[in-house]
Amino acid sequence: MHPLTSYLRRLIRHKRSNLCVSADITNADEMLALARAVGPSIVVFKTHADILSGWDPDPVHGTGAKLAAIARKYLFLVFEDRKFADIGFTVQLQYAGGVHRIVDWAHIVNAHVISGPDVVRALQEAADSWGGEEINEDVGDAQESGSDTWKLPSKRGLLLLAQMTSAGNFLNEEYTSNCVAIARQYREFVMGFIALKPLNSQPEDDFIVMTPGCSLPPEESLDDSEFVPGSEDALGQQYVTPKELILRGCDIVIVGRGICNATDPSAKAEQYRGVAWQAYEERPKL
Ligand code: 6AU
Repeated sequence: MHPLTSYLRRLIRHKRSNLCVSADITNADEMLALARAVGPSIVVFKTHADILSGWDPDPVHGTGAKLAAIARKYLFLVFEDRKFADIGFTVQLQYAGGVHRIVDWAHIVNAHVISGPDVVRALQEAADSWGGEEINEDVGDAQESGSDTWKLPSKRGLLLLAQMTSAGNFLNEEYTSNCVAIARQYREFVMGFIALKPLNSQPEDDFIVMTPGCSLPPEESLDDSEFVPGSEDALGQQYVTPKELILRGCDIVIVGRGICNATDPSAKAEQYRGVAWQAYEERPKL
C-alpha cells in the first residue's frame, strides 16, 4: 500500500472524518484562514493554487510553507487539484517549478491520463527527486498506535481522474478501466482515483476514492449556500448527498462551495463531517 494511503486511512479513523474541503476561493490569505477554520474537521484540504491572488512563493515563509504548517498542526493532507494533463516533460516542470512549486507543499496531486501513462511516470520521477523528509507528528491521544508520535511519510501521492462529475464528460467505462490499469502499473505512486464509486476489483487493489459533487439535502442544510442533490449548478456540476457517496463505498467526499460559501464554514464542515462519518459507520465493513 502507498504509505500516504495507510497514513490517510489512519487519519480517517483518528479524526472520525471522511471529509475533504475544496478551497474554491480566490485569495491566498483567505485560503489559509479557511484551512485553519476547517482543519479540525477534515482529513484532506484541496487547493487550486492557480486561482489564488496574493500567492507568496517564498519557500520558507510563503503560502505553501504556511499551508504545510497548518496541515501539520491540524493533521490533514494537502491535495493540489492541478489536474496535470500534458506530455511528461511539461508536467514535470509544472509540478516542481514555476511560482507554485507544488511538489514542495502538496502531499497529493491529481492527473488526467488523456496523454497516456507516461504522465504518471513523469510525475513520479519529479516526486522521487523532491528532497522532503519524513516528519514526526505529535498527535496527542493516538488511539490505536500505542504511541503519540506518527510519521508523516515523505512520499508524494497521485490520484488519477477516472470519472468526473460534470454533465456530458467523456470519461466512459473503457477510459475508466484504462485508468485503473495504469494505476496498477504505478502502485507505488498512485494512491487512487477521483471517481464516483470505488474501483478496486483485484485482491491486491487498495486504491482510495475521493468524490466531489457533494451536497447536503435541503432539510439538513444550515443555510442556502448549497446546491440540491440530484440537481446541477449553472455550469453542469452534478450533486449527490454525502451519505449516498459514502454508502456507495467512496472513502472521502470533497465539498467546495457548500462549505466555502456557508456563513460559518467551520460549523458547516463539522456538519458534513458528522453526516459522512455516520454513513461510514453504518456502512457494512468489508
Ligand atoms: O463542491 P463544488 O462543486 O463547489 O466543488 C467541487 C470541486 C472543484 C472541482 O474542481 C473538483 O471538486 N472536481 C474534481 C476534482 C477534485 O478533481 C473532479 C470532478 O470530476 N469534479 C469536481 O468538481 O474544486
